[in-house]
Amino acid sequence: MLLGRRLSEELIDEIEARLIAADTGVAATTAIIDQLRQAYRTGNTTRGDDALESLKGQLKARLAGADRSLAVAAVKPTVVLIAGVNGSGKTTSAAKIAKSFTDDGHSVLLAAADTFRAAAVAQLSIWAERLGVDIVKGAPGADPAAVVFDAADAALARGVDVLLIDTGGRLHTQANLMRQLTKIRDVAAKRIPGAPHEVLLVLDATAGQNAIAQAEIFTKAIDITGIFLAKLDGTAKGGIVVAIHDALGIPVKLIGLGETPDDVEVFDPDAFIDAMFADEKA
Ligand SMILES: Nc1nc2c(ncn2[C@@H]2O[C@H](COP(=O)(O)OP(=O)(O)O)[C@@H](O)[C@H]2O)c(=O)[nH]1
Ligand SMILES: [Mg+2]
Repeated sequence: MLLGRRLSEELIDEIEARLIAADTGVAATTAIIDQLRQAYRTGNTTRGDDALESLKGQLKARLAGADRSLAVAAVKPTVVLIAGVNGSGKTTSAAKIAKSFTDDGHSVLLAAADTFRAAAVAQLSIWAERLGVDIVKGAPGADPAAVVFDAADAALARGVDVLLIDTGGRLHTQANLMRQLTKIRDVAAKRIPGAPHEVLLVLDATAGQNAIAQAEIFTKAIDITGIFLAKLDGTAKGGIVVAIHDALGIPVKLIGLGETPDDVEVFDPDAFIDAMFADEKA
């Protein structure tokens, strides 16, 4: 679209439409396009190739500087709380995180705190078995905070490195859901100093603006330390990463790229932005 072409007002309009179509968000798109138009009108940028470089540079700059590493507790276990709405990809992402920790030689305990749906506990149990990690679960309908209480004790007693808490994403009301989440957090904090060390909000990359609206609700209830952006394999709308960063100021730490436990990557902004425009090379 850009390579080998001369820049023009029309081409800048095309770039703008493309950024919006990729879910980059109005704020980032407007800022980037304003700068590009300015550079064009003053004669500083005349070639599509340079516009592409400017575009990528600006997007990368917006994502730069964030700490994307997962927190590690000074005294084990490190507690990772996984939150998000139903269907966003929490349980699958929990399996991915569990696998990457065990691959690195760390022991993991899973807590099945989505007791609202029996199928959710069963789903996590299957992953636990496949991955060869222990799981603590309560009876269907049990208080999720009680499950977390038991899981924290088990994690301490067994000396595991990482306790991963999979939570539910739907209750009778949103207020109830948020109250439950803060209760889970408080129980974890009471049993294990500094816990939860990491609170990952799982967002569905295909949900666009809706994912950002969900995130805003969660950030009001609990301190989110990072985003796990799931289902990035199912969308060409990679700009959502920039929109999330702009709207929330919370780093995307991990990205989900499929349905198996290996389909996870640490988010690398430069590589990601390059990939977003990879078709420009053709
Ligand atoms: N393509 C793709 N599908 C995913 C990804 N993460 C989760 N899913 C699928 O999304 C659906 C909901 O996932 P689940 O983990 O049960 O969501 P939860 O309700 O938040 O726990 C399942 O069909 C998953 O296989 C991902 O990164 N890529
Ligand atoms: Mg689930």
